[in-house]
Amino acid sequence: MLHLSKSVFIFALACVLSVRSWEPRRQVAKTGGFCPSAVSFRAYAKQDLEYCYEKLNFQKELVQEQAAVCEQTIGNLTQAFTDQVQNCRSLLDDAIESETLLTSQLTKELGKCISANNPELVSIKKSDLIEYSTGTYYISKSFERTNWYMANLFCKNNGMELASVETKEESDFLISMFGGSTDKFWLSGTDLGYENYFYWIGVGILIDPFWYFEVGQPDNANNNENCVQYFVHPDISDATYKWNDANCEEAERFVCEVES
Ligand SMILES: [Ca+2]
Ligand SMILES: [Ca+2]
Ligand SMILES: [Ca+2]
Repeated sequence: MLHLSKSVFIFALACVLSVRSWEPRRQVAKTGGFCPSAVSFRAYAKQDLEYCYEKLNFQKELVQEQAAVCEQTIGNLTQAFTDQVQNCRSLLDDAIESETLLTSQLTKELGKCISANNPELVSIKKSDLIEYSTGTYYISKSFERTNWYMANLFCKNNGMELASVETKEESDFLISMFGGSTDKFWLSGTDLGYENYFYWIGVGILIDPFWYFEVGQPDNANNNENCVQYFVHPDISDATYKWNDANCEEAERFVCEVES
């Protein structure tokens, strides 16, 4: 009798614990009596399964929504980063452009300063003069750069003139003296007196019949090119020294001459 009572008690306890551990079953337990039958347990299990599915789907939707928010945030941050990079590049380009402009201005100012103050430009050493059959020449050094007017004055102050190149022989000789550089060298040619009417101011004759301008030159670019220089065209492959009309204000090297 005692053994039977103990079994009933254990069974009843198991039923009670079972009902307490299955939260959604309570409703069924109430309708199915104190201890649910096997059919009721299957109903509980099915209900729990549906509940789990529902909960999982809810969590899945929640995760999907959070993922969408994250993707949107990443997209916004990426766009903001790209905008900032472009902004930085734009600022950098502006800075480089400003630096280039400043360097150009400084080079011009340096040329003026050298022409005004450098003692090397005050006089020519005899040892720097070059004798040739067509004349005696002085080719300014790489740091001796000035505008056409100051170069002309410098040559005159040293008893010379800016060079006048009357023959191909003279031209070939001077080019051979430029030492393979691509620097520009002022000559005495100019059309300051009358546009497109070029003459050698050093000897007072027209630039004719020897005409050694580069193809497309003289072009009087910007309506402001009136002085003749030797130059190597930067846009022509295998270009060699030819003449170009240029802005007389540019600070360049120059050639002085005393005609033979
Ligand atoms: Ca000459
Ligand atoms: Ca001109
Ligand atoms: Ca030109």
